[in-house]
Amino acid sequence: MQIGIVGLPYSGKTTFFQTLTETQLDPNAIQKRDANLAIVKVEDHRLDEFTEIFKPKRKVNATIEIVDIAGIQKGDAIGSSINPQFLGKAKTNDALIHVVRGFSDDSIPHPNGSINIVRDIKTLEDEFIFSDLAFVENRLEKLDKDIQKSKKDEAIRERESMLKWNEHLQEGAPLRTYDFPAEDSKYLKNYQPLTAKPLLIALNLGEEDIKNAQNILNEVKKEIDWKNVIIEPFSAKIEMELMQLDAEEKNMFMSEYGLTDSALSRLVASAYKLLGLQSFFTVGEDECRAWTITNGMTAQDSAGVIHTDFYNKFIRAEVVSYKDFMTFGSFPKCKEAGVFRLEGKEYLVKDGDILHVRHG
Ligand SMILES: Nc1nc2c(ncn2[C@@H]2O[C@H](COP(=O)(O)OP(=O)(O)OP(=O)(O)O)[C@@H](O)[C@H]2O)c(=O)[nH]1
Ligand SMILES: [Mg+2]
Repeated sequence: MQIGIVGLPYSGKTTFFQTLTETQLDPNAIQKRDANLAIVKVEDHRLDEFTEIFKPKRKVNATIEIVDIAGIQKGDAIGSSINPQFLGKAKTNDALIHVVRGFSDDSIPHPNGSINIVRDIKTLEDEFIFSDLAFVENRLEKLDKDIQKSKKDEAIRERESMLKWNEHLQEGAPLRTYDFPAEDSKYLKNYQPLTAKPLLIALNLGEEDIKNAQNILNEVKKEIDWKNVIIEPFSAKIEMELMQLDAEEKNMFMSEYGLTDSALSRLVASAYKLLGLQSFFTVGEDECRAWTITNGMTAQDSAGVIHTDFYNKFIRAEVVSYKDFMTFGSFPKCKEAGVFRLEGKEYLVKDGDILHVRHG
């Protein structure tokens, strides 16, 4: 699962990336065109609770990959459109986080000249719509040629789909809001249009605005109330400062700003939800671990996430839900209470299930 960080220049993408990964990058590396890639832990209180109970040798969180797409060099995109190399990189991600600048700082130029959250959200969205539109138009030209040469059914069918995508995009709407028919799934998979990706908008507010975040968010939502889009306020600068504090100082600093949890765990949790991801767990004295699956995965599919052999030699899965386990406290007690289940390969694994795979 890979999530790309996108945004206008100087919006705080790389700062955000560094706080997510709790690393400070070499300033020279920040200037490079190559994307920075990091693997980020997904915090989960359920895994923490299992770890408390089992005291395992290892605790393994679920992870997601985050890419800071440094396609724009300083000065590159000022006032002009976004560079195509950058758009190409964004295409390969499963979801996008759009970092929008909300902080004022006269020493840091703004490509659009002033701070305006709604305008900047729309600027990037328009760029993405243009990019998808250009792709679809290209595709249509190619298909028209193919159809002239030989009337292949597949080309005719795809043309129908592309015409509809085109019409939707021409209206200035992202493909996120298009109701794709089932036969479009292969085109979606192959072409990965930018505006069809789940989008998390991260508002990078100034420190002085963070106490007022809810009001700012409400104002933004009046104009940007988009389907399949989550908007979360945070402050990259505060997160950066939090990173350098020990636990006690952290709590003091956070209460100063009226924060209850780190914005980062909130943002990662939102991204997880946005992608329709869920977790199941394997627990024991050796290891407690969270595994990532998508909605609708069966017990056998899930076993395959642990190990291909578990998929191939799957017999049954022993399943207890997180809630039941917490209610009864141990596997024997769950058995007594009749909430310890044996499920076959077609069982749809639910978020929070503890799984033990029986295999050959
Ligand atoms: N005051 C203030 N400055 C910030 C904040 N977030 C980022 N900055 C500063 O803004 C400048 C640009 O931040 P970056 O994180 O490099 O922005 P970017 O989006 O990666 O920029 P490009 O990669 O050049 O497009 C840096 O000098 C940051 O220190 C913030 O919340 N408040
Ligand atoms: Mg950057």
